Amino acid sequence: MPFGHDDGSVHPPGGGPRTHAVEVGGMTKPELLDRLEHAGVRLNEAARTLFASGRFATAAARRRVDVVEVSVAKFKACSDHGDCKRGLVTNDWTGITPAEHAAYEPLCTLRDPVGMASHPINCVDWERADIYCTAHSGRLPTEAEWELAARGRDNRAYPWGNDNPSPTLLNGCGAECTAWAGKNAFELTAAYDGTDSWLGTAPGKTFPTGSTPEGIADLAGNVAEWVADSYAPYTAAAQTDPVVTNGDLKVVRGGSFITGKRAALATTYRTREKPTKRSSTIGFRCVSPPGTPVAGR
Ligand SMILES: [Ca+2]
Repeated sequence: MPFGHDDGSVHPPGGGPRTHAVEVGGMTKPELLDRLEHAGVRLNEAARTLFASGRFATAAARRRVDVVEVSVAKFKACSDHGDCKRGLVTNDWTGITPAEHAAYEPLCTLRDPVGMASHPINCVDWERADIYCTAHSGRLPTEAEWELAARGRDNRAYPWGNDNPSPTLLNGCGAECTAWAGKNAFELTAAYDGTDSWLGTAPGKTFPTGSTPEGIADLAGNVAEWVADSYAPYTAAAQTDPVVTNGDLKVVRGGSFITGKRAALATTYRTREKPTKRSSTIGFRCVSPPGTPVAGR
């Protein structure tokens, strides 16, 4: 499995050690809050109304998280121009099996740079993602910036709100995905009944109803995303604009087209991976400097 380090943690500011495994999928906000408290996550009154009051207070004001994941066309243009490393069309992670290579390799989008030009680039390690964003006068979003973009100041369970994941809201693991997994002798669970019609990646913004109210697309599903931070357990105290730079693992956010657990599609969910990992389920987006036209990304 590409994701081997799910910790399922949740982290309202001031919430104490945030290592509780809490199933948050399919809950309304009040249900979610009750569940968090039941699990021992402390919530103060401010957190009940605005989780972002401490940890993510000012992150979004400084930089804007891009509305789409970086596409095959954009990435290829950067590498063709010599400003980025060449993309790759293979998967690599610790312990990857021949069967996983065979199943996931065809899903590397750079294999079809014309037909999949508007799909997110994937099969990229953290360094390639970092170089791309820097080459465009931007950078990878911090974990806090990513989460604020997805969760919003209204504390959404999912990027689109609090409705359960469905095949009209995202490219996650539907019937198309479980059928593919079965053929490859994997076990994957579906996030919803029915098919979302996309095995592997979908073009950016294919599911506009699943965007955030601010219009940021594909934060749940499609490809999961590298962020800037190294992985560290959350601090007990709320922080403003935290960035973790020390550590051997990088944080990945957002779930992907193989994600079936609703909790793993939630805006609070985080995984950690070796930065050298390349997976067809992982891509990235950047944050742009103020004034950068979206069309320029
Ligand atoms: Ca799908």
